[in-house]
Amino acid sequence: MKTFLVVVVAVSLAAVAHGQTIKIATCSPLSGAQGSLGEMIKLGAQVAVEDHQAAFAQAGFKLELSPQDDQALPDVGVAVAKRLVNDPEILGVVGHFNSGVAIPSSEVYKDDNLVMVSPANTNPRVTERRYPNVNRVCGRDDVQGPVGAEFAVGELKAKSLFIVNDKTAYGQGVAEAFRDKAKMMGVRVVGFVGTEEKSNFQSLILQMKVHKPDLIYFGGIYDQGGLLIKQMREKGITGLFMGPDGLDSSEFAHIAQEGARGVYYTTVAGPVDQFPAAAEFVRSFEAKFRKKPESFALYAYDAATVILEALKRVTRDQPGRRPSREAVCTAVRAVSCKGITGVIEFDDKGDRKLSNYYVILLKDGTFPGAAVKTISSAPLASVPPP
Ligand code: ABU
Repeated sequence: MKTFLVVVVAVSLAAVAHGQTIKIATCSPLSGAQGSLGEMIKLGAQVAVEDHQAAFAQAGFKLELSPQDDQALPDVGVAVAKRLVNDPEILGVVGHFNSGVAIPSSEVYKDDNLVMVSPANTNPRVTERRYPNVNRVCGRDDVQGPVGAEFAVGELKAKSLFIVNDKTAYGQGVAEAFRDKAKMMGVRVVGFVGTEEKSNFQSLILQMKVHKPDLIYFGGIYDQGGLLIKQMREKGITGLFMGPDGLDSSEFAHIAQEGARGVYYTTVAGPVDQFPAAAEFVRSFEAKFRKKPESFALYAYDAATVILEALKRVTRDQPGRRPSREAVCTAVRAVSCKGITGVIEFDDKGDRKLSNYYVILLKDGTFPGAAVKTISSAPLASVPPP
């Protein structure tokens, strides 16, 4: 036993001395119009990595975060993914933020068994491909869209809807899921328009003036949605405004200004006040970064925690020796751990077994808003693989 301990300590010291490094990457937009939410993902994961550094050092590893900027662009995401798979020290990816970036990037990770745990990707296709390395700690748009529709029709009593989307995999997909459920509930969809316009929404607003919808739904991200509602209100459009979790950023209220007042959005990332277990994380985050964590920071912390817990398990019997990426993939899929946002376990596709969906109201236009409805749901029964 004594000999064994001496060997373990010697191996650990040798590993640290030889720089046995394990890196966890974050992939999210850190520049451009979606950079503020992407930074929340990076910072949330950073807290998790720093929380675990001492334990990893004891096991003979130098644990590091490797933050990557995918710029919310699929091509950049793929280029980043290719760089990451060529770095043997990278053993896990927290990300991406955009489903349209995660889908092509994860094709690259899959070929090298590099595990990815997304805190934010909600498009069903992310996990419907059933890749063993692709997981998420948040819910899906085939639930989120209908949750929004049920609230819009059942509780806000909207009878006519005008639906806009940003033409991305995420924005169009969640808008379609919202539309299909709303139609099943018998309401009129008076417009369904995709647009990549980022600054002047005049032609859309003219269509809204013609149709006078009770509610306008925007499937997309806060940088575009914030400006859309701002211009709508300035031009006298008074219908209710709703969107999905792409609006879940303080930047939405900042961009929309007065237009943020009374906006509803659904989100798969609960606000900080929903999680008593977040108290220590919030203290740590604020002390390190001098700002308040937003909801996706919590989910990034949990996504990183899942990878780190899996790493602990696979390195337990081999201190100081980096495990294979394949072993990490298998351990992540089998993980059962208590995160800030609740118990995290994955099904055979990599979806969280139970996810929460929130309807948030920005009553006075300030962020964060209040959760006015919370629903827990398992992923829907499987659709045939594409
Ligand atoms: N679900 C948040 C928006 C990002 C995405 O899934 O594309």
